[in-house]
Amino acid sequence: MKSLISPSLMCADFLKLGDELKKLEDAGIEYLHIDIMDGEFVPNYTLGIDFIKKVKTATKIPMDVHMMVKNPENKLDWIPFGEGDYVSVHYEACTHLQRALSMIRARGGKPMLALNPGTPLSVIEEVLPDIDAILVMTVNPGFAGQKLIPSTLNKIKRLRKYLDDNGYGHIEIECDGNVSFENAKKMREAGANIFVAGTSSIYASTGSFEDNIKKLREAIQ
Ligand code: S6P
Ligand code: MG
Repeated sequence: MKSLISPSLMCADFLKLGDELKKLEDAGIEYLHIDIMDGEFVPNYTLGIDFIKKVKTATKIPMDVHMMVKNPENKLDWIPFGEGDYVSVHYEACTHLQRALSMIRARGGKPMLALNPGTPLSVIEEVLPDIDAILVMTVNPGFAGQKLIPSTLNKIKRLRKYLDDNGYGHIEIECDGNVSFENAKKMREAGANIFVAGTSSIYASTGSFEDNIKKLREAIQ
C-alpha cells in the first residue's frame, strides 16, 4: 500500500498558512489532517468549520478530518467535507457508530474509524464493510507534542494482519501521535500507510519545512 502523508494543521503556523499550504501542494502531500475537538470527548478545542471552509478555498489537497467530538452523528451535517475527503469518528464517542460511518459514505466521503490507544481491536468487526480506513491513535487524543505509547506499534501490526487475513486488505491504516522520523519507520514496518505529521516531524523546530517533508517521505518508503 502506498505511504501517504497527512500534515496536522493544528501544528501549522496560522500566520503563514497560505504559504505553507502552497509548499505542501508543491511537495505532493496527499491529505490535510484537520483536528476537530469539542472540549468534552477530549480536553481541548482546536480547529473548526470556518477554518475548513477557508482551507478548501486555498487548496485542492483532500482533507482528513479527525472528529474528536461526542456523538459525531449529530454534528456531521455541519462539516463541509466532500467527495474524496476522509472523515474519522471515534468508536468511543459514538452512540450510533454505524449510522455515523454510513452518513459519511452517503455524502461521498471516505469513512474512517478512530480508536483510542486503550480500545481493543475486537470492536471493529461489525463495521468493517462500512469503512475505508482505521485510525490507530498512538497517543491519547487531545494534544500535539505527546510521547508515543509503545504498545500501539504492535496494535498496528496485529490490525494489518487481521485485515489482510479476513478479506479487508483494501482498508488503510492511519497513525496519529508522535509520528517522528524514527517512529514513522517503525509504524510503516508494522503496516500503517497514512502518517499524521505534526510537531514530531514536519513541524519540528529543527530543520526547514521542506527538508522535514523530504525526511519523513524517506522514513516511510
Ligand atoms: C491530537 C491530534 C493529533 C495531533 C498530532 C500532532 O490528539 O489528534 O492529530 O495534532 O498528533 O502531532 P505530534 O507530532 O505533535 O504528536
Ligand atoms: Mg488528529
